[in-house]
This record gives sequence, structure tokens and C-alpha cells, in this order.
Amino acid sequence: MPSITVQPEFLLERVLSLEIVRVTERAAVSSARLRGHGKDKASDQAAVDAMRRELNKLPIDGTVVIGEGEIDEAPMLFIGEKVGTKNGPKVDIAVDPLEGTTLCAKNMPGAIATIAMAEAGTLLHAPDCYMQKIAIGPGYPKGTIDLDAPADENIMRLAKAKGVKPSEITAILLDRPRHADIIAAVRKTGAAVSLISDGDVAGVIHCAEPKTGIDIYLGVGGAPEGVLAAAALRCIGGQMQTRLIIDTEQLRERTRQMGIKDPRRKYEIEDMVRGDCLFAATGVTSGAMLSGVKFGKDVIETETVVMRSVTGTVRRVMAEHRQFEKFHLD
Ligand code: VTB
Repeated sequence: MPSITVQPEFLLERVLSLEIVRVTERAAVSSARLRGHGKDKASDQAAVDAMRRELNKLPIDGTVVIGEGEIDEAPMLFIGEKVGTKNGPKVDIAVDPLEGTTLCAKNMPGAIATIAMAEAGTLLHAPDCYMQKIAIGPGYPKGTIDLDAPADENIMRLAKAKGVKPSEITAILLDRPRHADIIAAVRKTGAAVSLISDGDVAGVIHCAEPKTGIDIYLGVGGAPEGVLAAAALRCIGGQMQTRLIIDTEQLRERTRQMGIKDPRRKYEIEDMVRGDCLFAATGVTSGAMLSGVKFGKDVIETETVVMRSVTGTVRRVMAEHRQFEKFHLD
């Protein structure tokens, strides 16, 4: 048999692509236990605790660069927190242990536990602020969309690139009053608007999944969610442009500290995720992307999607977890 030489870092990265599945699985199961109980904070905390516990078992020297918030407001998985056994590669980590806390609290579709991992210094270190975003799936010429162009123009350009009428385009946006003008502009072109109450990491990813029928993401959402979505698109292809919304002196100071020289900069995917990365998400409640956690009599079932940019491989891991008590605690 010919021997295959694999660089140690490369091998570890391959191993980590399966290891991070455990991290999101555990976070999803822990928060799913509180699904529908109206407890936003408690379900988020359960996800954070489980994710942190699992991350600290990984052979990595990790730094949380996108987390639950600043050190003074987030006791765990705060921006700058070190995680992992330290015996391993230096990595940047972006987490949203429970993306869609309200969705989980109300047991509505689309809550996920999600994470992205990349070589240290390659993920955008963004504060917990808003971000303007536009995204489409793969297969279109570069420059098909532009964050600074009006929404109707982006719809027309995308329809042309897709070879369809604007009325055959569907845009996805967070259902927020701040999007009234964009929604009106999109509808004026004849395109359809799909509104989500939360969960715009999945919202962006939907653009790259033909089965969802979503063509374009538009609007303003969280910056942490923007970086996570960029990591996913880095793996599966697509275009995305973003800009941080830095509208207070405090945020201006914080972005300076984080090394962001131009707070008005327009980011492409490669500026937010500057190298190869891993992305994983496990469904908490069922949604278009993932099934939610199912609690059976003896088995807990989870569905996770894990992506790797080096190869563009997307794996869907359907797991059956036994040993209930142990699963909850270890
Ligand atoms: C989005 C969405 C999140 O926050 O980023 C949104 O993906 C943005 O903030 O699930 P507002 O809710 O203030 O509009 C969430 O809805 C919650 O984190």
C-alpha cells in the first residue's frame, strides 16, 4: 500500500471537523431541553455551558473572537476567552451557542447551535453590534450584488444573472421595522419577500441551498451572526458583503481596540474569514436547514451540518445519543 503523507496541522484540522460536531450537538441538546418554556436566558445559558465544556476538551489553543459579548457582560464564552486543552493549534473561534434564543423559548422553527473555527488571526474580530449584510449563493459572476446599491437594483442584477424574471426571485430579511424601505423596494420589482423573526445565520446560508427557494439575503442583523454566516459561505460558496454599524462613541472605541482601522469598511467573505475554516450547526428546533433535537425514550437524535472550506465538503451528521444522564453531564 502506498503511504500517504499528511501534514500534522492538516490532519488535525480534518479531525477537528468531526470533533466540532460534538460541540454543537451538546449545546443543541442542552438548550432543546428548555424548548418552549419561554426562558430565553436559561436556554441560552444551557447552550453556553455545554458548548464551553465541550470546547475545553478539544486539542486546541483557542480564542473566542466572536462570542456571547464583552467580558463584563458575558460570564462565559466572552470575546477574548481562551478555550481548549492548549495542546494544539492556535485557532480563532466564533460561537453562537443558541442562535435564535427567542425561537427556542417559543419552540418556533430555526433555532440552531453554531460555531466556526479558523487559524488564529484569520476571523474578523467584531464587536457585538449590528451589521449591514447582503448575500447570494454560488454560481453567479463576481460583482452581481453590491451592498451599496439600492435593493431593487440588486434584485434586477441577480434576476439577470440567474436568467429569470425578478418575480421569480425570493429575498429573505429579518422581520423588523427598520427593513420597511428595503421590503417595499424588493416588492416593487415583483420579487417575493420571505420574513424571518430571528436566525439570520441560517437566513444567509439558505441563499446557497437551492431547496430553500431563497435567492438573496438583505438587511441589517447582528455582526456576530454575520461572521458565522461568512464562514459557512466560505465553505460552500456564494457572495456576501457586509459593513459594521458603528454608531456610538463606545463602539468606535471598541472597534479601534479590536484593530479595526476603518469602521466604514465594506467586507467581502475573504475579509471576514481570511483563511480556511470549519463551520458546524446543529438544529435545536426544526427548520429549513436542520431537524431539531428529538428526545426519544432511550435515544436522543440530533442533526448537524459540518462544512470544511479546504475541500468544500458538507457533511450531515445524524446522531443517536444514548446514556441519557451521562450525555447530559459529561
Ligand atoms: C439577528 C438574528 C438573531 O438578532 O442577527 C438579530 O440572527 C439582529 O438583532 O437571531 P435584532 O433582533 O435586534 O434585530 C437575533 O434575532 C437574536 O440574536
